[in-house]
Amino acid sequence: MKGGVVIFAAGNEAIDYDVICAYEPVISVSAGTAGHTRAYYSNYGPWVDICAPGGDGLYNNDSITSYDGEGYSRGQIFNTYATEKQSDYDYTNYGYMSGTSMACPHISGAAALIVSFFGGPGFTNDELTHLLIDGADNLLASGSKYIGPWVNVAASFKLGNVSVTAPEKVSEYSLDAAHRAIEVSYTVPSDVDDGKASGAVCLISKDRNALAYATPENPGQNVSMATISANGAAAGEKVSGTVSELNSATTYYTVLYAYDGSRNFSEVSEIKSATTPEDNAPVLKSQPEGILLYDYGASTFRNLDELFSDPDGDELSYMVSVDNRDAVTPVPNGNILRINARNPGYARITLIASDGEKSCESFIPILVKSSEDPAETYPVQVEDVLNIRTEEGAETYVLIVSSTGKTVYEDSCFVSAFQPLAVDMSSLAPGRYNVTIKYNGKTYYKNIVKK
Ligand SMILES: [Ca+2]
Ligand SMILES: [Ca+2]
Ligand SMILES: [Ca+2]
Repeated sequence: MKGGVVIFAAGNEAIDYDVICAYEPVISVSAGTAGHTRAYYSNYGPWVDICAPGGDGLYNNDSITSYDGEGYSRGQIFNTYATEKQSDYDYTNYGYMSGTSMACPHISGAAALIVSFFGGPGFTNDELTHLLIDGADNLLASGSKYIGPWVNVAASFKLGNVSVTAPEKVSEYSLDAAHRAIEVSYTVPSDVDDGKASGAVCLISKDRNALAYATPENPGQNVSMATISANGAAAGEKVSGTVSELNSATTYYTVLYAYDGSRNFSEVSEIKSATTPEDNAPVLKSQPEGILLYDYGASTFRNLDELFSDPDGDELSYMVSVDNRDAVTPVPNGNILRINARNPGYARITLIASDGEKSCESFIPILVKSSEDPAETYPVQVEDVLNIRTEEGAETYVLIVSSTGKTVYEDSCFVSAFQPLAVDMSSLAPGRYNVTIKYNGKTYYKNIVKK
């Protein structure tokens, strides 16, 4: 709070003057009785700012020294009482007293309470004085001897636009389970001082018993909270909101607490439950096609969200691995996969798409080729089968001739990098062979060895 206040007792002479309190900036405090009338001794006058309980032993025609059967002095203030010890049996140092000195600390306490709530940056002593005095109860019957309004902290809070009464509890609500979510619909309860609740907090748990001790201020373990605003809807209107990020195929229990603009919480609603449906695993839209890369440093990108989808619309996360790091390096970044070529060779990139609960696996074949050797034969020494792989798929002519000039194989068929041609050479004699490969108007010659 910026600035300070001086709160001072108006004096106990039953006169229309006090030398300190007559100074306007001082908050002067008169004393009232249990009946909210002027205590017989209290000073009074237009310079008094506010009234608080000060005790009055004569109130209700009691004598100032009279005690009831229980030993309580009627109408006075029981307070700390600094005396010397009267006897060995006097352990109390509490006593009954009356006076504006008893009324004044009530106002100091009320002021402290107001500052504790409102007294953030920018709050001033003038605003404190306004809330304290203008919130006080002017209905006090002060007669001709003015003692100011009766302190009323609740009204001061309300004057600061703080509600002091909680809304009614939510008495009508329903749950509607959706995929990993529950839609909560409720009828907006009324509120004594705000007219309507501002919204409701939904406490939700898989553990019904955990809700027994949960409150919005202290939900405790295994309880989650979601705020479902009424968005200005009037009392009696139906509003709804969704509690999301739940698990699938799980039963959840809920209670609602209505709240107002000052975060006063209502009593708890009844417990209800709903069960979320099963999750559907992600699916592969189509088997990814093989990727052909030429030479070290070549790279390409794939958007994995175009390969996988989730029937529930879940966002997918991806795990990427490769079986041949010598050939390619996969660099995943969210749903974008960058594939960097390293050395000629074949690699298989394994992709696992996960929706957080279930997953789907697929792979991308990668072939890194040397641009100087686009049509390949392998293995280097053939035992049974000679493999021929090319580039993008094309009708390919293959001729194999022995070292003596004899044609041992001649055919045309579709060949690609990922659909190699396998020629059975198991029945042929060991030795050198010449291979001619033609596609897309280009011709390549290879020498191979059959063991
Ligand atoms: Ca004053
Ligand atoms: Ca309220
Ligand atoms: Ca799913």
